[in-house]
Amino acid sequence: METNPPAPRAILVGIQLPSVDDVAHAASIEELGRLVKTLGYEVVGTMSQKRDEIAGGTVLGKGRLEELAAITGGTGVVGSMAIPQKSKARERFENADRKSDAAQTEPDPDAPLKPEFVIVDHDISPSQARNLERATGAQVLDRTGVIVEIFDRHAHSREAKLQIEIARLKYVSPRLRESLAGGGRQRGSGAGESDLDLERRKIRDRLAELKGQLENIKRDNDQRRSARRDQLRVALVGYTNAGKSSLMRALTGSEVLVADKLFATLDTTVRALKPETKPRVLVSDTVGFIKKLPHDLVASFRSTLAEALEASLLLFVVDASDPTYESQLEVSRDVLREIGAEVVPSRLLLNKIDRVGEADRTALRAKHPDAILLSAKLPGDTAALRETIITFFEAAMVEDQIVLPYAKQGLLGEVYENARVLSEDYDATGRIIKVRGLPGAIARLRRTLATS
Ligand SMILES: Nc1nc2c(ncn2[C@@H]2O[C@H](COP(=O)(O)OP(=O)(O)OP(=O)(O)O)[C@@H](O)[C@H]2O)c(=O)[nH]1
Ligand SMILES: [Mg+2]
Repeated sequence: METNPPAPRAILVGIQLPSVDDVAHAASIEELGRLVKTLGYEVVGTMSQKRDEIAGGTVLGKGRLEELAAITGGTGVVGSMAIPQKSKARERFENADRKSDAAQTEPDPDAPLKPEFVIVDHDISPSQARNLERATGAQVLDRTGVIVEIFDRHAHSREAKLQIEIARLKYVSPRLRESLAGGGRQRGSGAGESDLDLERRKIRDRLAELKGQLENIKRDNDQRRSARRDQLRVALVGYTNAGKSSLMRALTGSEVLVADKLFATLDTTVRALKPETKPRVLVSDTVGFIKKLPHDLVASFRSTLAEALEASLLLFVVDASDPTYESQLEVSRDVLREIGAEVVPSRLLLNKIDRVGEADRTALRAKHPDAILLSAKLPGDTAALRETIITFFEAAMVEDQIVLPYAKQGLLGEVYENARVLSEDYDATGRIIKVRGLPGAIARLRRTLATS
């Protein structure tokens, strides 16, 4: 009988620090669960502990660690127990999944299925991970490891792939010592050391190579961006799963991926607002944010988010039906500040309002008087959003007059592309064109005319 291999089972571990209240703690664990499910794992349980800090060799206190080990089938002590064979999986867990599936070709049907993964809702050090692996007999991943893996699976464009490989190598590199030392192939220590050195050097070389490739792509992108500089640009930004791609679809008619997954979108997509306006408005869909976003990933995505930086208007999307929407808002604001986007004018979009009751809507309106309440699922709402965008740009546009000499009629297309033509007239000097457009776009048209 052919069955799908069982999903790897995972138990979540959260430490509640004094600064975090119960609601926020529960939300963070719930989100970790969604991240883990996005990875294709089954969440079989959660273990939480209140602690003053995430210090110590094993993250959890002794009693809790023993409880956890009882569930995973470990000894509960770090002791000298060998790291489980699968330990290298932290660096290449996908392969490890297959390995662990293979190891269970003849399971005892009565035995309770033990989780093979312990997933910690914080960034932990490589040695904490190793100690936890020793005590639990399970493979240990932290939040960053999970996010890096999701990004790795979802990246499509060459740029995103390069960025993620860089983030991944940076994540893996400090963890190599444990992996190589714990792989069971205990050779002379000298040989082991040189293996490690070799691996590290390979990673350094690869990082340099990747950064070079990324530079080239960035140069191309910068050129493309500067060509779009004076166009009407709006960017959808915000927390993952807030509905950015759904709004992108509604506004532009494009078939970007919409999915009830975290980090469905990793690549920036740019499309024109539909029905098209004159001059046209370009809309960008961008990668979402998340709490405790690994710093390397923020850095990696800076260039992807550079699209957002160049927009004249940011549409800041929040899932208003999420009870923790305020912390999402805060996280998104932090990331935008970190990439320097807080200077771009923005509108707050409280999305998924179809899932919010009347009383909560009233409260939302009172709390965020300038926000737009809407649902990406309601055509009336997205049509109104389109009007809001158009109004925003109309207010920024000016009327002006351009004279296109008869010798330069070839540039007429350029004029139509960058401004709305109100009227055309002719006299001895050439074509007199009344236009409406962004001041920057009109100034650039004049420069083009003067120099061509
Ligand atoms: N009920 C309801 N669901 C929505 C709305 N907008 C989006 N969704 C759903 O929310 C989920 C996430 O939507 P996406 O548009 O993929 O979200 P995103 O912000 O692009 O997410 P990432 O790409 O992962 O950052 C999907 O299942 C959508 O169908 C809405 O207004 N109402
Ligand atoms: Mg998306």
